[in-house]
Amino acid sequence: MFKHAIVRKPGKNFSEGTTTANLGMPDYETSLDQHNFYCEALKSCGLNLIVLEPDLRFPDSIFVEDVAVVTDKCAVITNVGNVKRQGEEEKIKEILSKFRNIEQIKPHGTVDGGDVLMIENHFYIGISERTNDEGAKQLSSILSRYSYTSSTVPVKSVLHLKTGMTYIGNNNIISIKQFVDVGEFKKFNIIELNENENYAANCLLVNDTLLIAKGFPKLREKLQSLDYKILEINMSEFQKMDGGLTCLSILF
Ligand code: CIR
Repeated sequence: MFKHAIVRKPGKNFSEGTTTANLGMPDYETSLDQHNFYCEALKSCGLNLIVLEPDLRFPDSIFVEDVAVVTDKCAVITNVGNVKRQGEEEKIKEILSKFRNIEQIKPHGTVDGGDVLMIENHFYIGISERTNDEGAKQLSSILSRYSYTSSTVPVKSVLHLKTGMTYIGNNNIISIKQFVDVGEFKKFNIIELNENENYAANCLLVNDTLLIAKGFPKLREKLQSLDYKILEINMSEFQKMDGGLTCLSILF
């Protein structure tokens, strides 16, 4: 069970972050409303929220997930793969050090938290444009000291591993086509997305509630048929900046 969530409010210059989405500029006021709704959703799942003020030095710093991987036993500060984002981790490191033993990925290793998928005691680490082999090697070695196992997965068609797949409990994974045939995932029940619903792969399981992006009816129906307790969140402004539900918080 998660107890805490770290989130950071969008800054006025949120639209100046990095994106490949081609969906137009996000609207600041709408992003504030959507962020607020997201925070209320986390609270309704029983979480204590640690809300950080915007950091205008870093327009992408709302996507807090990327700067830390938190386990029951330690927090790994990641050294993100986008140099423009390096420095976002400072405040989060300070907060996490009150709760966990701090570990750190060192240059030239890079890891983005969006590439790290934890299922039980195993971590799948995406090798992507942001997470390199050296970063994955360092992360794997840190995790093994805390008795976690890990393995790597190549990420090609999406920004991060969790942009394309997430674990939603009960042995169920939601995935885009790219990851469906990856041998390591065969042991899971894979819910493959219709191609026009690929964005919906990034879901967030918060204790007994599954947060999903609003506007993806095929996935919603499927999950309802599996008896998930679902909360839909409008993510339109974050999608414009390549962000999803997991990116907006660090849960622990
Ligand atoms: C970036 O390109 O770094 C941000 N605009 C989006 C990061 C999204 N984070 C995530 O998927 N974990």
